[in-house]
Amino acid sequence: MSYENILYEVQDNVGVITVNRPKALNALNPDTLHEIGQAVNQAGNEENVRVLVITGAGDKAFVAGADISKFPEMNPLQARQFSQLGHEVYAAIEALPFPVIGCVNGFALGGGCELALACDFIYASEKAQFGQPEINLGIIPGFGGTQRLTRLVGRAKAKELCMTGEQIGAQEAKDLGLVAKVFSPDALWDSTMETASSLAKKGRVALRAVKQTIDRGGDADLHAGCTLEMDAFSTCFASGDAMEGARAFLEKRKPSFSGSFTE
Ligand code: DAK
Repeated sequence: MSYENILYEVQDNVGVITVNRPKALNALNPDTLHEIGQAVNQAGNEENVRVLVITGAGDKAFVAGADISKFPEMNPLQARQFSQLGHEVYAAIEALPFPVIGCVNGFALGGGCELALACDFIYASEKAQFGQPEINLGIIPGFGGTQRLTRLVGRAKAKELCMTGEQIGAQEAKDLGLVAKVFSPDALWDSTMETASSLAKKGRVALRAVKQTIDRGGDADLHAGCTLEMDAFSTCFASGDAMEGARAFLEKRKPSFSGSFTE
């Protein structure tokens, strides 16, 4: 599939989506959002993709939000369709059965911050800036920000960020639990790919179980969440990976996970 606004490639079992509109700080217009959705589906359907990395082209921005130049021409119906498209694409990222890393190299604002929040975890450059500045445009986050941000940083901080529209740096975002690790700008890409490659070698069944159990459990009460964990834990034992992991440990060798449910 060919794309105009993004780049998509697979390197050693790691799919990489790069939002590629650096002149507009990678702002998301409807076409770009559509293409991200198509690439997410493509990655999900490719047997060799075990991990996905999402990043932005250039050294200034991950994604500086939805493309503001499109706002004035939108009527309420188009705004609803745009919001729905964003929600569908971001939900598709969350639903991928493998890890997705947001590699945030610069501005992650509005829809860009929400795109990063839809990833399983975020690695950020020291230069990264996060924020939900929609309030300054007379709107609110439209791609899940009020919900995902709140679940990560808590109600009060999410309200402060969405009400003030202020930007925060990478270290503060890490202190809040929004970012997993912060790197120097030069080290960000290699460190992200190193983690992605290492995840690509782990058991697929177990990775999917971690992702689904944490995501679904996060919306459930403790008892229901623990039940989800028990079920997912036992599912791991139905896969050859659980046998391989234990045998490899006992035989003092590195495991080779096939990700299959039969041995
Ligand atoms: N959209 C379109 N173009 C953008 C852009 C954006 N979000 N952000 C930057 N650009 C463009 C600039 O217009 C400029 O273009 P030229 O003038 O060179 O043609 C170019 O990128 C470089 O930007 P600056 O010259 O402004 O660069 P600076 O370093 O001075 O400033 C900045 C960087 C990130 C602080 C600044 O560009 C900025 O404040 N950008 C806007 C940030 C922002 O407010 N983003 C939007 C958040 S709101 C919806 C659903 C969801 C949403 C909306 C509607 N519906 C359902 C309808 C989501 C909304 C958002 O994401």
